[in-house]
Amino acid sequence: MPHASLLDDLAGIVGGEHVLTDADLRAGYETDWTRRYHGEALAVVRPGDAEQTAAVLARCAADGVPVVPQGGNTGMVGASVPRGNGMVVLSMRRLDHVGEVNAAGGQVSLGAGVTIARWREVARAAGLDSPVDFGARDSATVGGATATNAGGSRVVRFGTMRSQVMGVVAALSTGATVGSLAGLPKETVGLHWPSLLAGSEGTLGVITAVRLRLVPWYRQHAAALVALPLPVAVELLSVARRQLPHLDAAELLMADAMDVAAAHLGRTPPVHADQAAGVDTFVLLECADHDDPTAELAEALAAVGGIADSAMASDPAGIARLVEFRDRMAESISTLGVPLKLDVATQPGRLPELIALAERAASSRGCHLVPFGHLAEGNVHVNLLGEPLGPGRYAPVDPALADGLAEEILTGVAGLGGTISAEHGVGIAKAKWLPLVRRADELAAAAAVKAALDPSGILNPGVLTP
Ligand code: FAD
Ligand code: 2HG
Ligand code: ZN
Repeated sequence: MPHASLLDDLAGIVGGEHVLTDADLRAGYETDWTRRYHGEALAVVRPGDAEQTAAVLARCAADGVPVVPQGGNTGMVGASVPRGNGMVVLSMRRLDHVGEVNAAGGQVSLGAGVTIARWREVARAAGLDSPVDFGARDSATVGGATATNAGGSRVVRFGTMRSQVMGVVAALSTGATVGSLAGLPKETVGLHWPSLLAGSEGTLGVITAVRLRLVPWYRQHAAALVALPLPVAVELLSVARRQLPHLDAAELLMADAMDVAAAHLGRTPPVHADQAAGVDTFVLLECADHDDPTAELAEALAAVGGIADSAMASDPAGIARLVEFRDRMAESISTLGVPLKLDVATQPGRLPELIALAERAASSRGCHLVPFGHLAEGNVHVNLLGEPLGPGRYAPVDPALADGLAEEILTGVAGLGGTISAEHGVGIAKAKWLPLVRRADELAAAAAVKAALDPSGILNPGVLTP
């Protein structure tokens, strides 16, 4: 058997039951959530702690065997599963220890395999809250979210994952360990490991633990779902920023996306768009505070002309029914087929241009566009499907068209001063388009950092590399 001595050694490090080589046992680690990316692993290795993680990396490096770090496998850019055959999947889910909440510091240390949902539970048990939330909360891990610099719905208030990481510990492919969980908000001693590793997509080191920020738990909520023309949505965002200090989310669903969510959930939205009249957009605003924010939210809506329809809720069940249309959007689309996903962003004021260029690129190729995202960050999840196969089913975008379609949209977004990757990462999906947003000298500097930290080049090869 190829690599027999490697597999024996890995079993010696993590225990034989945590080196999965049977096809059935590997399967769930080999295909990503989108079903677009798949590869066969040499083995799935499941370390139980930081020391085992470092030892596994050093052993793989000795044989030059590439390693794909994996958390919840909810990533959307093909970076969490093997490419081709012969890679080791390093599953970090067993590192799920939870430290004690430090209430005075507003922090907690968590193993890399702790889920986003568990982070929230731990925070709330201490009367605090976690600042990051998104639809994959029950599977996505804090290690994966740090590695992708995940965003989600609360970025408008608290920033992306990068802003939450007060400390990180990671294993390098050399077997070295870097970083700490001291969690000092003020420490200026040169290179800052959280800054370097957040967004590095498993290419520089494998995160084994993080020290994460906790925030106040605001228990009074109000939400509004409104239908309006897209330029008015941008105006609403400006008003919300001025008038709503407790703004917790400002999310976007274009009308075609709302149709998909409504069909999947089997529910008619309580507000109506009218695309023929230019009312093509839904915005979900959420406020959260220690005092009831309902009146201020209603005042903000009243300050904006051009809102065609709106519904508000302040009770948990009512809010959940509004939020569900947006929160379950990714799941809703995946029932239509396997979309081509382009996670892009520009300044919110340029969203009408971004949506228009995506519509042109899609319609000129006979593709179906389903756009939604995070209004506050000008972040659109451009989801594209191919020809209809029947009610509620679409073929994937024709592979012969996919690259040209992606290129046209990504080039267009870059031309708007935007980015080719807002929150999902570059992965392998968008690596070849990195030069649209990074100069050659910047890419060379990034490659030098990679070579210094991962000299054998085994960590997630192909990811983030044009
Ligand atoms: P994985 O998918 O396992 O891995 C993602 C990347 O991180 C890979 O490059 C992998 O190699 C690397 N990685 C994983 N663990 C480690 C580690 N311990 N050390 C080093 N590298 C590691 N993302 C958003 O930003 N905002 C959203 O709103 C959002 N909503 C989503 C909704 C749904 C329904 C789904 C399925 C996904 C969504 N995502 C969203 C994308 C995804 O959930 C995030 O990117 C998430 O952070 C990935 O975490 P994970 O643990 O699943 O990582
Ligand atoms: C979201 O915001 C996620 O719901 C998923 O980032 C985006 O499925 C997608 O394209
Ligand atoms: Zn998103």
